Amino acid sequence: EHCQMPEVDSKLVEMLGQRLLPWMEQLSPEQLNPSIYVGLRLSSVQAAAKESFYLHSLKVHYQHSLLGSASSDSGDDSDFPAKPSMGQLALYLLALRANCEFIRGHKGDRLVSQLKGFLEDEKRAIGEGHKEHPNTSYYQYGLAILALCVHQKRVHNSVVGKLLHMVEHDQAHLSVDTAAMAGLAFTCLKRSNFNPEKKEQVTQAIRMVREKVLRAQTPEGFFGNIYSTPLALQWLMTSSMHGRRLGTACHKAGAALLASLQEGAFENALMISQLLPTLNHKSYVDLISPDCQAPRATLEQDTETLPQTQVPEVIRVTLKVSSIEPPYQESIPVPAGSSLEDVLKKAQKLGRFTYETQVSLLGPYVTSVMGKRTQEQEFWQFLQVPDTPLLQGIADYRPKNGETIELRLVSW
Ligand code: B12
Repeated sequence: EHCQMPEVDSKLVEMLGQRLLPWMEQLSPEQLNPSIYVGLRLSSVQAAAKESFYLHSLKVHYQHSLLGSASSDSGDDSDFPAKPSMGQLALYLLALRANCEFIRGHKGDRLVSQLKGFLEDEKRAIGEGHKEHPNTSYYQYGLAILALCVHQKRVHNSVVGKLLHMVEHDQAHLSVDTAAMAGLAFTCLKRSNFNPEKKEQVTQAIRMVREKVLRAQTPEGFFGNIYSTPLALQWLMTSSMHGRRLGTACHKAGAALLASLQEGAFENALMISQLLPTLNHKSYVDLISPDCQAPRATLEQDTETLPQTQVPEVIRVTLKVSSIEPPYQESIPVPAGSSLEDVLKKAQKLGRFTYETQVSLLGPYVTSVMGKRTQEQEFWQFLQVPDTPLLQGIADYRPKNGETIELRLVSW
């Protein structure tokens, strides 16, 4: 039996698509996000002319930053954002494929070599004994294999072997997001008949990943948590299984996802971009041979302006940092409806508290708190006290009155 999503109201999909429209106008290198393009192309909605201009901007940026300044060692690129990471380059390749383009030509070959080079570096970082970690993450490692695969580019058995080994032996560290991404990569390899020597192992790994994802289903129906469910469903929809277990699990997850959509849980553009294909019964594996002619409804710019609220009510949020000496704890007054980022900014303004962020495709990622930068394999985790990790980043999470948020330095 297959994994199917319940039918989704097209109005709901349009509403989600509309939230991506403002992003289609942000063309600065820092804001460009290939995942948004991929999500739209695999959805049932389109932004018409804006889409092709967006793809054009992606091409200019990725070619310039990865190929352009290679010859100049003068180091005067300081105003330019950091080079795209392995995962970002992989997403860019998916974006090209979403437009039914194969990467080609001299420049294309160089981008493919770079991505393969990234994977070789990561393979070395993981090491012979599989003891160490990739510099980025296994999520990006899977994403890179997937991107090369949909472009019909093969990678060595030894590269695939590292991902297989992780799935076979490191289940404890395997989050649902990472599992789903590995599953998408394996499914692409399998459908393309790549790495035939690893065929049996890949088939077995697909079963293991599926078992992992199914067992991670929560009582409400989510695979892992609400935000890993879109990718998990996307991947599960490519698979089939004897009996009714898969169909039932997917139906329940789909229903939970739709209910949370009604409650407005998806605001982050990247999260929406992973969700849209799922709602359209598509997955990244479909980029092996995408249907670029499929009709899609054109999104109308939402002109509705938000009603102006009167003097906003003030709420208090307690901010707590115990990973430093002396510990910090302060109650911060902010207008109701503020994001956690607003709280951090206000705390910084009031004094004693400092933090730094780095842009990412998901929004601002906190890299440093009270001057303490994270080391390798560490991150600043956000929790609702006593111990509930937040499911959103600082730009999206809106704390309630009286809530206490802890920032904790942890390793992962
Ligand atoms: Co995380 N993370 N993560 N994460 N992470 C995911 C993005 C996801 C979807 C997982 C989930 O819940 N299902 C959620 C976001 C949901 C949402 O926004 N609605 C999530 C969350 C909630 C967090 C935390 C906020 C958890 C917490 O503290 N309670 C923290 C971030 C706190 C902070 O700002 N300091 C967090 C931390 C991490 C670690 C474990 C540190 C790693 C990142 C470090 C590393 O890779 N070296 C991590 C990963 C790997 C992921 C994962 C699996 C892959 C991200 C990725 O590589 N994308 C995603 C899963 C997914 O996307 N479905 C979850 C591909 C590359 C190409 O995109 O933007 O360049 P990128 O990647 C960077 C950012 O994504 C950033 O790290 C990546 C590497 O530099 N990042 C960010 C990772 N997580 C998050 C979360 C937020 C909110 C932001 C702004 C940035």
